Amino acid sequence: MSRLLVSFVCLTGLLAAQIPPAAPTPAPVAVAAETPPASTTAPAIQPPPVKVPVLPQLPSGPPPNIIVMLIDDMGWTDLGCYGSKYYETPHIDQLAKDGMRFTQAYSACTVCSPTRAAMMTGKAPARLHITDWIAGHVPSNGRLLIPNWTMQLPLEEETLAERLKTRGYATASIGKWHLGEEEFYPTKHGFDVNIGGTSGGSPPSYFSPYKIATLPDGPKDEFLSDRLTDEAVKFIDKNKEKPFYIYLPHYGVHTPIMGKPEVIAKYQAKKAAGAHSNPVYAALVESIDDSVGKLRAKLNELKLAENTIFIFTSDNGGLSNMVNPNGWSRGPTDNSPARLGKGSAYEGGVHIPLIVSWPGLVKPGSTCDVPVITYDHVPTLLAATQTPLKKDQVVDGESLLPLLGGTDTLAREAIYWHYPHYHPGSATPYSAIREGDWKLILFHEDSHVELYNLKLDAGEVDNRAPFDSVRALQLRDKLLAWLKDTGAQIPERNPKYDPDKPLNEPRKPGAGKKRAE
Ligand SMILES: [Ca+2]
Repeated sequence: MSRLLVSFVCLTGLLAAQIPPAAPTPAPVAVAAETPPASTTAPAIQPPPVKVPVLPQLPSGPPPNIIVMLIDDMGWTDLGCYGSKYYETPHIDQLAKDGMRFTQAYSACTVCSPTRAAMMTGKAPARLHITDWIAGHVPSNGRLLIPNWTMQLPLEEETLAERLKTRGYATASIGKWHLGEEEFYPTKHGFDVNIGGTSGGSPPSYFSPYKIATLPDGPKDEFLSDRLTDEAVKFIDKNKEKPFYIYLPHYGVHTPIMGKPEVIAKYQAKKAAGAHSNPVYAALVESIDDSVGKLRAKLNELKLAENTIFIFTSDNGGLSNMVNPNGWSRGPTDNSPARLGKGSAYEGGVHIPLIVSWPGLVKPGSTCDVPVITYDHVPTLLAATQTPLKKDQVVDGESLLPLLGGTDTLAREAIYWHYPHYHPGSATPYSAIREGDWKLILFHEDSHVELYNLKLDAGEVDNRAPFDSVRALQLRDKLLAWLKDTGAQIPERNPKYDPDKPLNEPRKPGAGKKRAE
């Protein structure tokens, strides 16, 4: 039996074992039925060669300081240096000029809590079973039942902060946490201080009084992005004599979209550029840019910039669609040419900005086109600080030091996603793989797959699965093996599914607000 035929038989068996058959429906067909049967004589398609990592010489001197600025819901085109002609982000653009800009950076998930857990642990959300925002959506009539997933970061997980504490770092989490209730707060996960982090996913208001339990209110109308920045500046001042790690997950640019009136007025007077046109969102983006400027000015003032790794990134794609009581509406931003946005299986859901500055190592103004993902940051920062993993600690990511050193040598074939949930951003339960220029998405409701060549088709409009079945089968094989390896939770068939009913019961008038994701 040829390798391909064996592969096909194994795949079918594995699918039958792991993914229950969907309820009857006029569904898109699975790849095996949709495509011509794989030829038993067709040659296997070789994946891109795995390269031997070329490790750069690390800067000498004391351990580097670390600032990780994780922006909430920032889309990959939301910055001047990523192409926006409307939002003004001079300080972030300067960060890119001084460091490396990644053109193929991905969040670990299409929503935020799983990405945040990956940023803490270096593990894929599938392995952690933290696969949706907390507390997630539970549809009343899904074709699949979502798994019993984890709604906090377990204390047993070893975090980057805990690892860095073993090296004498001062550690702070300043901003949104969203990884569980009080017993799972940042101070239980290796952070010396927690300023502004709670179980909540969005601020009641960007203007003080904030009504955030872990953030004393400031003067009336103080702006939240400024306040978190000031707290980070204070932490730097206080800890400038020792290495520090500041995790700064801004609440911006998540809803409720708010901005300072004078900044909004500036954008109201500005002509829209492409699909970027929301002046309030632009003002909120600018508050993040101000934050980068202020922090870098402080690092320069204290002569710490040279020995500080500054990472700027996002937790999922931009919010391009919103659901409201009247149905769909356009979100505050747009991710074109990527398809859709936050909460979708397509590129708009996970393609994000990533800029890394480290003057001692990274060539100024450089770009990197190698696909990278959130769970790479922990192994990168452990390697950069020469901090070993804890005994038996598992990470899914790869150290990006070879890329930051100017080579394209990353030792892996593919990156993966797993989202066994429903989301109003359009996602139904799915898993996905990207290998080289190719991305395959497996939709669990009916096991059909879609295959896109992202180099030729950034908008994912040309599904190649019907025409490239050998590649589709191989990638699906690899994806299923990864799901098995990580112990991913696969959604099960809902015996009570009623095809005549909507996914969700219509919300009753006056029903309480759902917690933000
Ligand atoms: Ca988010």
